[in-house]
Amino acid sequence: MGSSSGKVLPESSAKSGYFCTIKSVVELRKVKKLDGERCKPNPHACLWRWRSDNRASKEGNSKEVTEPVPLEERLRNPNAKFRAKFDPRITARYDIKALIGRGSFSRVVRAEHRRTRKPFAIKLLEVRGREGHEACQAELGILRRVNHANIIRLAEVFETPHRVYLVLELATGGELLERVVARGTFRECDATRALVMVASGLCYLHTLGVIHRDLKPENLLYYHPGQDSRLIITDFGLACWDNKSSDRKECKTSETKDWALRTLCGTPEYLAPEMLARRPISSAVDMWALGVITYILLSGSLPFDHNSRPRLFRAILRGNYSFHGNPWNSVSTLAKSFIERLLTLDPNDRMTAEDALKHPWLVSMAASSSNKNLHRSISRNLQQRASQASSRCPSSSSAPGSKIAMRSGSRPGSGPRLGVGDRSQCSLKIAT
Ligand code: PIT
Repeated sequence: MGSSSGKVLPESSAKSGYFCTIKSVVELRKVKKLDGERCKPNPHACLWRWRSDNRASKEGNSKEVTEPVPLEERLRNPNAKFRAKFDPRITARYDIKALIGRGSFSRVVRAEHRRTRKPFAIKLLEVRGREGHEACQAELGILRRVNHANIIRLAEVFETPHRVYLVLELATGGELLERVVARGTFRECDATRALVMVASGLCYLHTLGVIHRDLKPENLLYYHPGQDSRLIITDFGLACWDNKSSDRKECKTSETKDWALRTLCGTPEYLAPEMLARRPISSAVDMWALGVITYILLSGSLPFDHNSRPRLFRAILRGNYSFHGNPWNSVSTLAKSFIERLLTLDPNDRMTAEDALKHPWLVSMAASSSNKNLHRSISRNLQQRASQASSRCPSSSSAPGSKIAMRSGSRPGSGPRLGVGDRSQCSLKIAT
């Protein structure tokens, strides 16, 4: 984030009541040595914990209760409510600007580092109970390990007993589908441009042994509003380590919490059949999701689209989708083959991220494919889907399984670029 390194240094931190745990650095090095692989961890991510005996706590600033914000203050300053959720020691370091996203146990805000003036996104996670703590540590462990141009970068972490604050690079370019809609034209080569970046990010993650498990268009953000922006994979809330590649906290298909999260509250349209069948999962689940995303990107509609969950699940388990209707008659055979190789029922037969990056459709950047403008059909299909969803569930703009969601809320303005050193051999660098 920021124009140089995105690194936020401890800046005489001990004095101000922080300390950076050396443990995190040691751990990262150890993991790297064990894996012996090419992908290097993010050396900048630094874990901070509040000292229990620090000056701030003596001053009574360490309590984690959210102070109620008086109505008058709320009217005067609409940001006051979520600002109050931030520990005073965070607000001493960062100026909280605006809420840019929210989940059940999390908020994402745009913030500015007070000293450097660099913009960041801060994700606040409410940690409840042992399970919540474990899930949060898993997310943290993964974020601290990753370092790739197409993966969100973690700058620093602040932990208190019931909250975790992730300081992340600020992506200001909007979501993938927002950009598709905002453009006047959309051709296959535009889709391949985006997909190369997602596949590069996935290739890096999978080489590292990380499965994202929640890949969907809302979690794909452009770093800046320019045409040449890189696309970034975000939201590692459900990510886990692949059983095969590591002995760290692995993915269990039957983890009931994850299951409920994904199927009851989440977006089951992207679930791979092996997840629904509760079979062992692998990085192939992300590749299935990439197939769903590609289908959406080229048509504005979902490959598996049913109002009823049982019908939806049946369709996924049978791999029942088609290329009927608009704009599929204008889409190339190569593009359809790319989707077919991802929406393959047997995870062992499905393309890997490496295979995807070698697929002729991506390699040629659709040069020999259809050059038709798909924009009108895609926008119409997306719009139709959204209005069907809101009439089905008017109270919720992100009702489970009801629409191809696009994140709502204020979009941050353009931020400076992060000079990123891409260390992955999987990457095909085409954007800044
Ligand atoms: C941004 C802008 C934005 C959202 C995010 C970052 C969120 C990032 C994120 C969320 C996670 C996670 C990692 C990163 O595990 O609108 O710069 O849940």
